[in-house]
Amino acid sequence: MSFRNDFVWGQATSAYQIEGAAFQDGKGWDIWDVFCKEEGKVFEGHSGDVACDHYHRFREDVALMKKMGVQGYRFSINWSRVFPNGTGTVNEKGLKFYHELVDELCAANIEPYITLYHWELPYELYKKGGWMNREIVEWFSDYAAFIAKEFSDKVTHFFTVNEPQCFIGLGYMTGVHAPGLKVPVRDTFLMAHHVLMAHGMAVKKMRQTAKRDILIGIAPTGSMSYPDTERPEDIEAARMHLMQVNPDLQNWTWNVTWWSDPIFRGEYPEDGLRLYKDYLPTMTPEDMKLISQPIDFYGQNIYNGNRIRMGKDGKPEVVKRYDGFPKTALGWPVTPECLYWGPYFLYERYQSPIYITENGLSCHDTVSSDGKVHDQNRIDFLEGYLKQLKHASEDGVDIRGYFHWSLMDNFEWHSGYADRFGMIYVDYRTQERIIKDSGYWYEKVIRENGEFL
Ligand code: GCO
Repeated sequence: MSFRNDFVWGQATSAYQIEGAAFQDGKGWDIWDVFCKEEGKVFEGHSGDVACDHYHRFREDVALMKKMGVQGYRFSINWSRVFPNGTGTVNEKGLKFYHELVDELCAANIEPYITLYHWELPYELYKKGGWMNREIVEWFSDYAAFIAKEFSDKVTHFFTVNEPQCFIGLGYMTGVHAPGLKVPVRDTFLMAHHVLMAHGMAVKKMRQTAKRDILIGIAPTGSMSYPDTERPEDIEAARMHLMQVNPDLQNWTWNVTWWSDPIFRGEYPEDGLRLYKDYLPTMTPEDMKLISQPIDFYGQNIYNGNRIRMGKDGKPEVVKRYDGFPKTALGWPVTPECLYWGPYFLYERYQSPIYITENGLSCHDTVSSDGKVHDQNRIDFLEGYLKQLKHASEDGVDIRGYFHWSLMDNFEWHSGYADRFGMIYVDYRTQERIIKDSGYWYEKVIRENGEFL
């Protein structure tokens, strides 16, 4: 089997990055609204105030997806658009927007995949301590349960949180993302524990409120590790490298197991418990039980990885990249092997069906004199990566779908609009959309279920 017959070919976005209408129709402020107003935080003072104006143009965007043959669309709900205060009163206008979007998708035969938290923390909850406050377990799960009740008759797949590695690491350790803080390491472990408990409680309550059986997962990220050669010792070195926690305390969030072992195995990884012991909050068996609620699939945002070989000392070592190693416009290395070995090792450890919930690149895309956007770099990148994913599927890794990041150029967090990740080009002056060459190429991939790769 190459790709499964029911494989889902999708596109991904997130609310703050595309919607705009940041202060319209009763939406509450979220931490990105606040962060973008701080001087010097975002490239050239950009913000998501207008973004791709998707809030007003979603019908056009769904039509473009349909034209590309897209089968699934992963988007996020901005918590503060539905609950301006994070809890309490529902903003009916905000809710209506998501209903209309979902209806439009269903009418176009595109399956909606909802992410509940793609970093849009309501500012009102931030003021109460946000992820530091144990009550967020209730705040988040109540919101999640509400969404499940509202949408479960039309939507089957839900993700709780997106990339906790990023929103804790970049939001509270380096401070380059909202809310832009550098807090004590101890606080970050407490927040991380709350994130995982909030996830678990959400899973529990969503299953109770949903009108029919829904499927729930999570979408973490990480740099993957792949072996230098196929010798067993290098494969083992890559496995060890991927599944060890990060010994660098200031960067500890960048690892797989601290986030995923509690969910799938009901315990934090032993190496982390040892290394981080002086910084950990109280973590009870009841907490671990809550966190390890059974989930239905494992989302993975995978962009790149490191080549690893077994060192002479029996420890994994990173192989230096050769001079002139290919990289994306953002400077990220191009490492297609990560879409074979990443899913391979993750499936081996957690035995959960996998969706690639994000993968893609930024390119220096421009409109050519013929009015088109010739992003051959993107096609080359995706071809290489998808071939590897196909091999993984052929070798028995249970891969259910692939969501390209991103449907369209959008607000790339602290880089503002400087980086273009889309298969659709957006002219921010006019909001004109142009399907790039890669979009037409992807249409063929989808039509043939990746057979030609
Ligand atoms: C994410 C991402 C996206 C980014 C993409 C490119 O989940 O990290 O959240 O929002 O835009 O990864 O950096």
